[in-house]
Amino acid sequence: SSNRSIEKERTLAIIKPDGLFGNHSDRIKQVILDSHFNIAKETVVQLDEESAATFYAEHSSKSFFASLINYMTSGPVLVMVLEKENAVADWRHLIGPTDAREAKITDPQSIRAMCGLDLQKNCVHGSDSNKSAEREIAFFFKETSSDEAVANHDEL
Ligand code: RTP
Ligand code: MG
Repeated sequence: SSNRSIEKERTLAIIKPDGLFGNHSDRIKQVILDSHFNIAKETVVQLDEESAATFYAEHSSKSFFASLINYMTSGPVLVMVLEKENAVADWRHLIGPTDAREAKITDPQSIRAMCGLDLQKNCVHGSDSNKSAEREIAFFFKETSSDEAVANHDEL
């Protein structure tokens, strides 16, 4: 049908190490599906320092960078490509503010309020723009029909 030609917007979501350790994945995925996202691709990877630093390169000059890399490499992460209309903004809205402690006060229904701990351990990532989404999706997934994760991460 003609609907097939309408490309849904895509964003990259990550359930961070504290999210996986805390067994929040199933609950988060339920929120994702209840919010009418399609999970187009999904992989579990263990980031190494180099790949985490590349992924968060925009923060390389920040005081929290080393700590962020340590956190993001502390265990496996679940990476998903989410699809729907307005996916980037809608996913950012659903996850809530960066600081999970703030989220618990200002946005208690948000994923970070439900599953996050603080400013760093905030459980989930969401692309901040269409341009970031494109880069981040290409970072984790080859553009092939087999949806293989790229070779610089260890797929689990
Ligand atoms: P994300 O990129 O992970 O979706 O988070 P975000 O856009 O809400 O926040 P961003 O500013 O991009 O920060 C990236 C991640 O770095 C950690 N962070 N630590 N001052 C701090 O200690 C600090 N600020 C940020 C968080 O894990 C944040 O999600
Ligand atoms: Mg960000």
